[in-house]
Amino acid sequence: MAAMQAHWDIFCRVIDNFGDIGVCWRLARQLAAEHGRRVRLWVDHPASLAPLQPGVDAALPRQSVAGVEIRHWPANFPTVDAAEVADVVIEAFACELPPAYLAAMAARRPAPGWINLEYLSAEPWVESCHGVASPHPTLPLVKHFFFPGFAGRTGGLLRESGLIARRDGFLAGLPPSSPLEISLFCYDTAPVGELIETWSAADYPIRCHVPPGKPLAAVRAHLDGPGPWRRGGLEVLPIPFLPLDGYDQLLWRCDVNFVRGEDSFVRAQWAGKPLVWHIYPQEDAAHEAKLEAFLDRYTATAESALAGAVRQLFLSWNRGSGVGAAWREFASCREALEAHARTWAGSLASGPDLASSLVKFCTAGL
Ligand code: TRH
Repeated sequence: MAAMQAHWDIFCRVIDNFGDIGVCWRLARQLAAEHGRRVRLWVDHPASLAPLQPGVDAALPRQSVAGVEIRHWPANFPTVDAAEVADVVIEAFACELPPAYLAAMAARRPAPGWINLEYLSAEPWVESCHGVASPHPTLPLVKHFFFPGFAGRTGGLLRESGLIARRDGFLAGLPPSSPLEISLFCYDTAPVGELIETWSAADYPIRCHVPPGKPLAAVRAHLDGPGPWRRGGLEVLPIPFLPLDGYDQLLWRCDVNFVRGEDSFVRAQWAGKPLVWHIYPQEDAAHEAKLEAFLDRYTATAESALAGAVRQLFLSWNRGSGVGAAWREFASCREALEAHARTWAGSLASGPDLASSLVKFCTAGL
């Protein structure tokens, strides 16, 4: 393998929504900016990247932004020469590499490093699968499974260098806000109507920021017209879809963040503020175990009333009922929740970041 593994290819197939490309783009940017790698990001649907990153033109087959070469991954991938294959190839979320590229990988000497980047899960089994090698049945190639995670024996979480200091600098310059500021990013199956009723009956003012797409659709199923809306002390404000870095700032300045999927869920943890997670639903209900596994970790050091309030709100939000009572309980422990979220972010930040773990893993020899 080439010294330093200078050249990396990341393959990303957009399944739906923004999470797959959000994770891949973050990783690509960080490998280029912090690890000096030459990164090509192959994405089958560049239009999903454009809203996340200013300067991306979804119509271009090839462009360079933030030090990363972005390439459209076409349905008919052209024949590739072995010399064009990168030192390390990342297949994001088992997206299945184009056969022409795989053939070129097999012809390359030395063979490239081949990583399957997996989805995040807090489940304990992840530790025993992280880093496991899987030889290709017919080609002279070995794929390695690389798991993000919360535990020591995983790849850790995506975290750019200086992120916590940037967050704290941003918050230090912010004037205090009197309404409770909430961001609401969820799937359209969330029991948003019940939450809106609960919030409008609260004896404290609330301002809720709602991005377009599924969260706004969920709100519109309950409130008439295009918004903004006011109900008692509740204001509900539709907001535009923000670029990744602007979305981070929204999470930092809100008092409570409703997030979903994988990447916004991780960013809300770095925000160090109370969060509520709408997990990506899976057909076989595999997400239930993932949700419980995260709750177990997140509440392990919390005293029991706090742990109960967090668990109740997460479960009712994901199961679709009982969210009103759960919110009231959650809100009544807000101060303790804030301290807990801050401590949680601090302890996660003392662990490895995913891009550095990946570089180390590949450098140690695949
Ligand atoms: O969009 P998501 O639901 O994404 C995913 C995908 O559905 C994927 O297939 C699934 O496997 C995965 O969830 C678990 O949620 P996520 O992961 O939070 O991704 C949203 C991205 O959008 C994240 O990178 C943050 C970004 N974002 C912005 O940049 N600006 C915004 O205004 C908002 C609301 C989000």
